[in-house]
Amino acid sequence: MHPTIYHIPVCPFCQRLDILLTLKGRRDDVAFQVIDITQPRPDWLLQKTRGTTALPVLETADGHIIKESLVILQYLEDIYPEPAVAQRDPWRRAVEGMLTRMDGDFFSAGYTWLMNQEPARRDALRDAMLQQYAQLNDFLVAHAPSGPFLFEDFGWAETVFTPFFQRFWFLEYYEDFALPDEARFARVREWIDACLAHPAAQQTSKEEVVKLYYDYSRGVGNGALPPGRSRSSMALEPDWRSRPWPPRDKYEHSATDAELDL
Ligand code: GAZ
Repeated sequence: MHPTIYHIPVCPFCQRLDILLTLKGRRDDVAFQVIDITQPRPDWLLQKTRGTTALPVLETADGHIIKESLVILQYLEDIYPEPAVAQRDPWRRAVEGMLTRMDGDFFSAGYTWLMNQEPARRDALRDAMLQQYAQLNDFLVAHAPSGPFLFEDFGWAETVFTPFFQRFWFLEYYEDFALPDEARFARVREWIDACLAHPAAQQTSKEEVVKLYYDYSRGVGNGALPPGRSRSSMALEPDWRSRPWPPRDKYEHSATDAELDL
């Protein structure tokens, strides 16, 4: 028996597990089972989770259920210890732990901006996003000035953050955001570029992110439906590859199912 991961395609928390297993050469030792976020959760899954709906969820080989991506990452690190992805030295592990703890505020800043529907709030949300990048930059300058990664290789912190760097392609598309070419972002830019280029983190693409997150850009998350629509942009069918790039003017226009080829 192998562990099974129940996951949502393009969910950044789920992608963390895929990256870690890829780094360990263990991707095929775990069964990945896709759950369609646009449909109600099946009863058999709700029974396993005792009613919660957030994914990823891992079912161990002996039938235990583990929730929360960071907890699942640690479990995978423990059952497949080699090659180590987490640091083993206590101080180094604490450093990557401190950086990992910055993931929540970073995630919120990006998603809050994407989902914002009020043009008047854009500048403040952009500033909040830049503040997050500046904090990451400061941390890296203090703990890893020479880069590109926190330690020698793409490791735990990179596994945690890279899915967000890729999701934030939606800010480039829907908010015209680019990290400014300024010294206060130089170190975090170097980190992001190295993370995005790493072979273990190529599970998604800008095109997939932009197309699937269209509804988020209209303020509607997690596979729910915007008014007037009958299919979510997070739907598995039709495949995102066959759909057009969505309109970028999220503040002016609400695309129909037909415009999105849904
Ligand atoms: N802390 C959990 C973990 O595993 O690390 C988070 C898991 C999670 O949020 N999973 C989402 C999910 O299953 C998919 S990815 N949602 C369906 C459900 O029924 O809960 C999350 C947000 C958000 C915007 C986007 C996402 C997201 O707020 O990417 O809040 C949690 C969901 C604006």
